[in-house]
Amino acid sequence: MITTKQSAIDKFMDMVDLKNPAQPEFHQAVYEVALAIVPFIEKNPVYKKANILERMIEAERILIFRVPWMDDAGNYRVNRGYRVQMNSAIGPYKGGLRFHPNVNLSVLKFLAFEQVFKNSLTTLPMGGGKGGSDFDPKGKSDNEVMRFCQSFMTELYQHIGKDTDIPAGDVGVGSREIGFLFGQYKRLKNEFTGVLTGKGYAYGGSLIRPEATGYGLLFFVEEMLKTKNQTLKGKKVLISGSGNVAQYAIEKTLAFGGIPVTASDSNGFIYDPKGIDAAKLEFLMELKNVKRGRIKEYADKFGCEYFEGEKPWGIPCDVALPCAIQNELDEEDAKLLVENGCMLVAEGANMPTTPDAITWLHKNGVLYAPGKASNAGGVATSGLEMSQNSIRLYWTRAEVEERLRIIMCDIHDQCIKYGKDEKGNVDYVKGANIAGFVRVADAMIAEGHV
Ligand code: NDP
Ligand code: 2IT
Repeated sequence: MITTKQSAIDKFMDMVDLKNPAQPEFHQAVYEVALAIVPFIEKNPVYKKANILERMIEAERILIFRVPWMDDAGNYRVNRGYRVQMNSAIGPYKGGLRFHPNVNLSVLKFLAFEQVFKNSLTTLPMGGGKGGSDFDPKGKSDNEVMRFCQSFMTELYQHIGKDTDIPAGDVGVGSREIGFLFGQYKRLKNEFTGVLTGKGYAYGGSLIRPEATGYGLLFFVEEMLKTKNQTLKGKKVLISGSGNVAQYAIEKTLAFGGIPVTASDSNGFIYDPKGIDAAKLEFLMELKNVKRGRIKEYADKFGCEYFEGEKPWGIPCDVALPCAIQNELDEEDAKLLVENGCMLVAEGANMPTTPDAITWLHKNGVLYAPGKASNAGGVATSGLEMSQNSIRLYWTRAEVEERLRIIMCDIHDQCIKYGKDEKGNVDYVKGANIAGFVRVADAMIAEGHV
């Protein structure tokens, strides 16, 4: 029998499909939200009357533009650039830029939509946005990346600003790219402002911003474990990815006494049963951030196993932290995790777990945190970078890290507030979505029909 609740969700999703055809990632992200929010709205007619959810899935503005650039061999090249300005109800648009060959409008709309809820959860005044390009930085020289970034910013600069829209990094956009983008913005506007976050410390960046997503994830994991009177000490941890988020997730796992045993890239994963220790992590960081090599070289160096074309989820573990890319953990992977005794999955990446996998984890009592809650430490610290830029001061490492820790604990509290059921179990998906929604929805209502 179809329940009223389910039919209201289906009706809503039919409308989403009709208005956004062939955008599967966007559809997936909206569906996750709808599952929590449609029933919530039914009980809170003020949001229904104002048609808030339907307004929220429509981006305030989307920019799509040509990015011409020249490669080192003198060939004329072109990519597509985007900025999705999703929602500015609670602050200027804020969110990263992704440079990856799979970038398209569906991917960026899903990321921008999630960002709205995530930024709201941080309690900082930031709206949601996302952008990027199908440009692939892999195999490009520094000069090619610089020319691309300069061309990208030559269009984007007209649409962003410290009080309008503040981009940052994401997949394929790290400190090198942010530096080139910032340099070009400054040149075009003749203004030194905090228009981007993730900047180098020498030119306005915040201490702890590079570490923030990974560190924040582990602060959140410790809070989740606390609800079961446990800690990370001695727990075996699977991590996917080997980029910014994965690297600092490994570092903080070590700090909390956990044992990180895997890392991956798009070619495969390494399994280091003895654990990735501080010295090995240093090698990994140099390999990925400076040499821009492949994860296989870690296995070659330390004599551990490398699994070409595979994902790490079949390795027995206590905790799994997907930190690479969307939909990297599917139902089969979730079954393996459950079979092998995994008790907690928390997302460092955005939407890495498929809906079927989430259902499986929930069904089997695995603690599961969606990225919009557990990876919010990155954008939260971007918010702290904006504050420091505005008051033209730098805070110490300890001060920023403590603020980050407090924000992550507060997000955990919000998830409990809206996600705890009568039996005391916490549905973090429900909790994060409702908590994120309420603040944005209330602001939209207060601001009128905009
Ligand atoms: P990086 O570019 O630094 O690293 C991305 C990692 O993911 C690389 O190891 C990359 O491998 C791997 N990867 C990319 N595509 C695939 C794929 N198809 N299959 C398997 N692995 C893949 O990005 P970040 O670490 O910054 O971002 C990782 C995730 O975290 C993303 O989902 C991002 O949206 C999210 N995130 C990032 C934040 C930040 O502050 N940076 C904040 C919050 C979330 P390879 O080198 O082979 O491409
Ligand atoms: O997905 C994310 O939250 C990010 N890539 C960070 C965004 C930001 O503005 O710091």
